[in-house]
Amino acid sequence: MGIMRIGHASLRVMDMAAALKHYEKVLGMKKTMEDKHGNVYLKCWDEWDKFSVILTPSDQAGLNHVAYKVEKDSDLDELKKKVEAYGIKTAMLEEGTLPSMGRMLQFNLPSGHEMRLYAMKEYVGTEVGIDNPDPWPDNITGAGAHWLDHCLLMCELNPETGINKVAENTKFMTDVLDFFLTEQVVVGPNGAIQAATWMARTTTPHDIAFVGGPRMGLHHIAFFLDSWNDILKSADVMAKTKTRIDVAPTRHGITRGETIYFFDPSGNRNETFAGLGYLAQRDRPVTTWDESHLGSGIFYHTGDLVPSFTEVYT
Ligand code: M3P
Ligand code: FE
Repeated sequence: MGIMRIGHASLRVMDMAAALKHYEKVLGMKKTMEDKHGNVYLKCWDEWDKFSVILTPSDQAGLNHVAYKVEKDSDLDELKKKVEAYGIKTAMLEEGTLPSMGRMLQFNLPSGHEMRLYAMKEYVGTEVGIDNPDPWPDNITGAGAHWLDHCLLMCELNPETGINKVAENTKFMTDVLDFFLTEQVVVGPNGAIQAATWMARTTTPHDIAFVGGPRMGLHHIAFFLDSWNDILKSADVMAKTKTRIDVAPTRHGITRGETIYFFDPSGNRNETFAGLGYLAQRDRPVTTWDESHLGSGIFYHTGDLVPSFTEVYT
C-alpha cells in the first residue's frame, strides 16, 4: 500500500523544440502526447504508463512538480488525511487535470517543492510488450534510457539561522509517506546537521534525495541504464550531440551508482544512472557520510568536490 515509485517530473523549458530534441535524441525518450497548452509528454521505452516527463514552455528552467504513483486510488484519501494531520495543506486535483491521468493529491514538501501523488495514468505498454518480449526494442535511440529513476531536490539549509529543510523533508517523508532512509551526509560539530539524505520506497538505494543548499530548487532528474557500458555510450551520445556534460562518467560513493551528469538545453540537470547499488531494505542500517568524506561520497574516484556540481541548479 502507498507510494510505489516516481511517476513523472514536470519541467520548465525555455525552448520547446530544443528541449524535445534533447529528451528524444539524447535520452531516447518518445513523445506520447501534446496538450492544448503546448505541454509535451514523453516516456522511456521500458515504461508502461503514458509519460514520465512533462515539458512545459516557460521563460525559465526548473521543476514544476514531481509526482509519485501510489498503488490504489483509496491510498490517496488515506495519504491526504495523513499529510493534513501533519500540518500540510493539500488539494485533490480532479481527474483530467493532467491528460490521461486520474485525480492527484497535491501538496508542498516542507522545502516548498510541489509533490503530487496519483493512482492512475493511462497504460500504453513498454516498447517490447508483454508477450514473449525481446530484452530491448529495435528502435532504441540515444542513450536508450529505461525509465525515470529518481530526482534530487535542493533544499534550503542555513546553519546560522537553523533552517534545515533537508531534515524537515526527511522527517515528513518518513513519518507520513513511509519512505525509509538509506544514506545521509552529516556535517557540523558532532555531525549534528543532516545536510543530505537518500530515501527509498523501492528496493533501489533511492527514489528521492534531498541536498542542502542556499535555496530550494531542482538538482537533477535521473534516468536508469543497465550498465557502466551504457553510461559510457550515453556519454558518447552526448559528445555526438554536443550536449553539455557536467560530470563525465564516474561512480558515486553514495548509492554506489555509476553516473554521468549533463544539462538539457534550458539548463535542467539530467543524470543517467546505472547499477542497482545494493538491495535497499527497511532493516538495512543507514549509511552515513561525514564532512571529511563528502567528496568521495559524491565522486568516489577523485574524492574532489566539484563546485559547479553543488552550486549550479535550477
Ligand atoms: C546522486 C545519486 C549530490 C549527490 C548526488 C548523488 C548532489 O545523484 O544518484 O546518488 O551531492
Ligand atoms: Fe542522482
